[in-house]
Amino acid sequence: MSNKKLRIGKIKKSAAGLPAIVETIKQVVGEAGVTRGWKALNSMNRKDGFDCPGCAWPDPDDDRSALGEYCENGAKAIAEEATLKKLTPAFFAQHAIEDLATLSDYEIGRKGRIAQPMFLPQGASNYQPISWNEAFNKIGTALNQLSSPDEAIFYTSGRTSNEAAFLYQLFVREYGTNNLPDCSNMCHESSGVALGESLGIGKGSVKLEDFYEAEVIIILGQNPGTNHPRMLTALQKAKANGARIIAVNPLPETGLMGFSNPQQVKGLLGIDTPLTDIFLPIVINGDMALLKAIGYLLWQYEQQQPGSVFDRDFIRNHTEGYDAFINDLQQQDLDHLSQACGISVTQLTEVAELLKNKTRIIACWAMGLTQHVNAVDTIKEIVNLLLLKGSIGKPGAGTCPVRGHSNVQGDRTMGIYEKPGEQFLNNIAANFNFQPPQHHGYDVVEAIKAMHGGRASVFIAMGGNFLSATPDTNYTAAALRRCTLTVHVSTKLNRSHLVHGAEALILPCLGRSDKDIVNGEEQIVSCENSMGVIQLSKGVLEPVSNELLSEPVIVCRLAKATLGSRSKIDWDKYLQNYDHIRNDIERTIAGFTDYNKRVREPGGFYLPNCNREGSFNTTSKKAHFNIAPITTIKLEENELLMMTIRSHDQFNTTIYGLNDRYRGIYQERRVILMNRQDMDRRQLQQGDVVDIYNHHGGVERVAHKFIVVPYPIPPKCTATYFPEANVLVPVNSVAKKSNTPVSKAVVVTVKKVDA
Ligand SMILES: Nc1nc2c(c(=O)[nH]1)N[C@H]1C(S)=C(S)[C@@H](COP(=O)(O)OP(=O)(O)OC[C@H]3O[C@@H](n4cnc5c(=O)[nH]c(N)nc54)[C@H](O)[C@@H]3O)O[C@H]1N2
Ligand SMILES: Nc1nc2c(c(=O)[nH]1)N[C@H]1C(S)=C(S)[C@@H](COP(=O)(O)OP(=O)(O)OC[C@H]3O[C@@H](n4cnc5c(=O)[nH]c(N)nc54)[C@H](O)[C@@H]3O)O[C@H]1N2
Ligand SMILES: [Mo]
Repeated sequence: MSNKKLRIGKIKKSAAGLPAIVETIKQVVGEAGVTRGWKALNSMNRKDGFDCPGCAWPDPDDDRSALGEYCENGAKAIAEEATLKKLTPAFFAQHAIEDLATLSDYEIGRKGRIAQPMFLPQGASNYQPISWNEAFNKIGTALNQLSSPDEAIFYTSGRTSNEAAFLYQLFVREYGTNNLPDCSNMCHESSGVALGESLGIGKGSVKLEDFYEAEVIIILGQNPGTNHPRMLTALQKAKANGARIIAVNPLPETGLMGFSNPQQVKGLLGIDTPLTDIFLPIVINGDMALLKAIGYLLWQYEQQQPGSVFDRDFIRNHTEGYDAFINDLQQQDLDHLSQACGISVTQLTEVAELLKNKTRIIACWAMGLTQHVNAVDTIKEIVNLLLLKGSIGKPGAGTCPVRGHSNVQGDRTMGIYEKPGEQFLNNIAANFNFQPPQHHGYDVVEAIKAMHGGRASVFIAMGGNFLSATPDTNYTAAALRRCTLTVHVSTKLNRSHLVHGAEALILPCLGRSDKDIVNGEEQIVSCENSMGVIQLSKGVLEPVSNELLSEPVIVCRLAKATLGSRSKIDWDKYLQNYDHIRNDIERTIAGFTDYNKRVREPGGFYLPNCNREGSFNTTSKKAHFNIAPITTIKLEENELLMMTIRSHDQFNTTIYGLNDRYRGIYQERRVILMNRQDMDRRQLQQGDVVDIYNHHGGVERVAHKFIVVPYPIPPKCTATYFPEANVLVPVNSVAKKSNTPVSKAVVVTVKKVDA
């Protein structure tokens, strides 16, 4: 067993600094060489360059550093894509799928870029080269043979550009289904639902500048040092302007604690800015109780000095449901809430003291909040708190769901959604002369079940790694294996290519950093970042193979091969120049006036956002207070609650390396972080090997051979890495209303086994 390799070091006190620069150079030069690597880094996140394919954190509107804006993990994302290694037909001839499947995700990713379309005939053991035409015809034939378009599933990951996403949904809807599940279903869907219902828009309200004006920034369930490193620069600037930071997390995440800005000399020398002022080591899923406790204490202060704590004008003019909400809040029991979240009344009081006279408050959150059964209610509880303080729709305040994939928000704006709104469908019908299907399609969890149950049999993915990203890996694998055809538009090889339907195709596409030349002209695409800015993205690198097609071109050719003369859409027009795609987006979706012109302006443009402008697009035009109970997850004596999280060396299912530097864990990913008490109770030592079990719904799920690592995590809480632990996440354990898999609260037991 590999625990001989595991090395446990100290948890780092601050993020980034010189080690981040060293890592950056190592990764980029190692994969892409000096010249190509430098070219890529240098144009990443410049106003005329390409959008980082990493996270969706925004670029500063004005002053960007001379050297592009990027971070260690953005550089890793680019190294992954800019690699010069490629997979030739000879590679696939040499390596049977069975053999490739024995490699780790890390090893699979290292193999290189996919360089030509590949086909797996029924019963074959190896992928074989196929021409693009033949590939499109095969998909078209398979789609046209289905007895209903609803038997096909069209997944999207969040790197897809606006242009490709718009065409993709247009094709899928003209073909006849709304089966457009996307990674958002597993990510910020809970935020979209909660914010949509409470505030009338499913997106956050803050701009980057708001950070510099905020008095308090609360960060819940998010690990920015690893997953949104450039957010640390914003937090550093916020601190310099006097902001206080409250971090709510079961783990003392390094990036929350301190930051050595590698773009400043002080930072390079390892001189840190402490970030968090108040750290609340909450128990997993304790956030609802915490937020209620804070609300309760603030209400008590408000009682003592009416009008001094709550923003009465704002509440009166812009909200509804206040009285009922307060009525419910009054009945809470502080000690009970304190127990439920694992935070002492003293610390809760410290937080309330800090907040009581502040009005400019920003709340940021990510997967630690969205991937729970009660995620939607918890996020609405954040909104409740902001509403009490009038902290929405003014400078320095508001909601900040920090998005994951670099264009996940844009894909949704473009209509990648299984539950499209009426207005959107009407616009499609009016502009494109066909009736799009009205009934809802499948989201991710529903899609898995439909394939498993034989109700869907063709699976097409625009990017992503469906098998590894989704819950209940073995169940999902069985679902994919039941398909007649699985198709992946991909840049890199991943596990989803190896667990396939009767026939399978891999269609290699250009990545963000690749030059995209159509008709002899360099094309641009565009993306929407976490704060609703639309920006252009233009690749600069020579593609590793001249057989790669761009995603927009792939969609057009797929549409032509499938719909033929029955299509009402002029796909050839889009194949001339992507400006035509943007013109049609502009005609269909609000906020894109003068798209082609404005997207070419330095820094791009903001989409309209009603909250930011101080209004609420709900039916009553008011923001809603929401009342929901706290729910405690009951654990048996031997059970633990497990969250599945990201290490510092991965982007979702792409594994860059085996280290989790900030947490001090090296050379091993199959680890389970445990509290000492929980280890002692089970007579476990550091380095012991355990099998982890989940029994949700009476089904036994096992993850074999994880190494125990003692860690400062609250009792009864544990952590493992995604995607290794996804075998344990039950497909039937989902968030209410958003149907997001509950990846952060898996009930498990552990059993010691021989190493
Ligand atoms: N380098 C890199 N960047 C990325 C990604 C990546 O994999 N690598 N992924 C991208 C994507 S798609 C996304 S969605 C984001 C994800 O960004 P994050 O949401 O930061 O990612 P996770 O690792 O899932 O971290 C969840 C955090 O929530 C905490 N947490 C877990 N459960 C709870 C809870 O019940 N309550 C509270 N308060 N905290 C909890 C965990 O300790 C952890 O710090 O990052 C994006 N950026
Ligand atoms: N247990 C657990 N499960 C989770 C999560 C968790 O926290 N815990 N997080 C969830 C979240 S937040 C998300 S967003 C999902 C992520 O789910 P996905 O988006 O499906 O997964 P990724 O790992 O981001 O996809 C990586 C693959 O995308 C392809 N790719 C990369 N760039 C491009 C491109 O430009 N174009 C195309 N066509 N393909 C490209 C490559 O082949 C690569 O292998 O996972 C979810 N799953
Ligand atoms: Mo995500």
